[in-house]
Amino acid sequence: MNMFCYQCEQTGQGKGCTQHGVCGKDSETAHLQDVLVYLAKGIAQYAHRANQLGVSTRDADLTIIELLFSTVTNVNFDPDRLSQLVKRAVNVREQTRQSYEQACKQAGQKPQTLSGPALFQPADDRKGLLAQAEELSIAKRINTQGPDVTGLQELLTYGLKGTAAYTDHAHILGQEDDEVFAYFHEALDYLAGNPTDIDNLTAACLKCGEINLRVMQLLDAANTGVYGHPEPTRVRVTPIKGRCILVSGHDLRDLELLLQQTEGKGINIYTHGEMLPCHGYPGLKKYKHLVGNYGGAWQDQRKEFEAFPGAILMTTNCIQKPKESYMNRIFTTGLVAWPGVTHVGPDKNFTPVIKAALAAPGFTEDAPEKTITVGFGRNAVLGVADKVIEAVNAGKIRHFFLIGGCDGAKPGRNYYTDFAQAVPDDCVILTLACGKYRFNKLEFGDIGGIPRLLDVGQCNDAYSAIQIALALANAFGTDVNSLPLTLVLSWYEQKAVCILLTLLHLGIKNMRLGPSLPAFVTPPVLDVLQKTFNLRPITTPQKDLQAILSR
Ligand code: SF4
Ligand code: SF3
Repeated sequence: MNMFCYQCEQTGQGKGCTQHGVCGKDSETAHLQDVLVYLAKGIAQYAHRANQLGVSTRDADLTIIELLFSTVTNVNFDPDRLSQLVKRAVNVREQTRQSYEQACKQAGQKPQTLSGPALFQPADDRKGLLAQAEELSIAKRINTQGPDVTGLQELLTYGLKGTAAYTDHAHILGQEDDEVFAYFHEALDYLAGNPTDIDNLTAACLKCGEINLRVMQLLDAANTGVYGHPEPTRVRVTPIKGRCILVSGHDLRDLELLLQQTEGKGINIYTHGEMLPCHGYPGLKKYKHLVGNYGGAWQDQRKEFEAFPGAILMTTNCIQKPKESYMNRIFTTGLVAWPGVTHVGPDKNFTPVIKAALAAPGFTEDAPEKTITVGFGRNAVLGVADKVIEAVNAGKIRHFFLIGGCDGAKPGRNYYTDFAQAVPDDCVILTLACGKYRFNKLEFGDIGGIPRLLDVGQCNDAYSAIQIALALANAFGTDVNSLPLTLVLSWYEQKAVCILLTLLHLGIKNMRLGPSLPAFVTPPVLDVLQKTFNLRPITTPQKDLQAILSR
């Protein structure tokens, strides 16, 4: 049974993954994820109408977020857990339908007769379910309605998936907004109607970018509200002797809980991948056993986790198929899952992780000390805004580059390393997300005390970078497009998609996007993006730098 998925960069500009995902997703998992997205639309059809009648739909709100986040690339590869989610989705849809019908009754209205996902009844057995999933496949829609419309519907779907991921992160730390949930219902209800108008679909994608900006503002408030504003902090990137746990993903709360549960147990905690920026938060760096960062971006994890002599905790994406050598000392929690990997449930009792760390040898000696600096969130950067503005006015800073986004395994991503290294000495590089591992351990020096490489944080901190750009524009009495600033972006998964939609919503122009363009953005759609936003694919570092700096 053929799958069809083209939601991430890894599938390239080709025809999508059809037999087995390059990411490791098998056909069964892909089909179950298609069912989950379909059911999310079904829940939304009722929730949207219930909301319009003034009824709150709490279960639907949170379930839709979880369903969408579970289908993001490199999150959940476990067919059993996904099947459980299918059951939960059907139950929640039925409850939401009842709430809607009840609300109609109270309002003296006749409930609308809905179709499509609202009525979909998943088969009880896996085989039947997979056969149904085949009918829902994106490939079928491409055949019937063409690649442009399908690609735009999917652009919106992937934007929603990314926005759902950030909504989940913000929600975990107590920040949410009913209008955001209502938007999810509205957008998914719109998709459930299989819209085909290209202009409307394009506008809907930009709306998703607008809502994602709000969500990222909530997430910023969540992170800084609970853990304080990140501060420039030196982080050790070489191991020290002792037992150890490596924490990967994006979830700050999971790290905090693990730090609390390991306090005084003689276990050192290391961050991995997108957890690196955690070292800058006052509420996290206060734990003395948060000793450093280990390894690079997610795609190197199989080699690095194998070599890591302790336990590993994955809190969100990006998980890769674990090797047998560390299968018994890797753990998942939250929405991330892999078949056969022990999952720590919502009680966040990390005892199995701690036991695995104590049973492992740990590092037997200190490696020579090496550090890097993180923690240049908006508060830290804007705290030295005067110096930055002075340096720009004095001609000491010629240009800012935001080199940000995801990393990935495919060749061609050395563009970003080469680009960062080729940036002239009188330019400053802002970076965020996991793509920075391509250059964040290189020496960039400073310009009059301002570091030339400023690590703004995770992809989750895109709001911080946007605020820095807006504040600089304000200080220079101009708009972001007139600043000496260029965004050079690398994308991989759907969080990057929603951030890109946010930047387009803000009207940011002249962005460079790579390493390859999304397969779901077809030439006519790309043409619109190029004409409206001058969004262009990366070429070579030399050519792009020359074009940017001679502007
Ligand atoms: Fe292929 Fe990416 Fe989909 Fe995985 S998530 S199946 S690599 S397109
Ligand atoms: Fe990276 Fe997965 Fe996108 Fe958070 S960890 S940026 S790819």
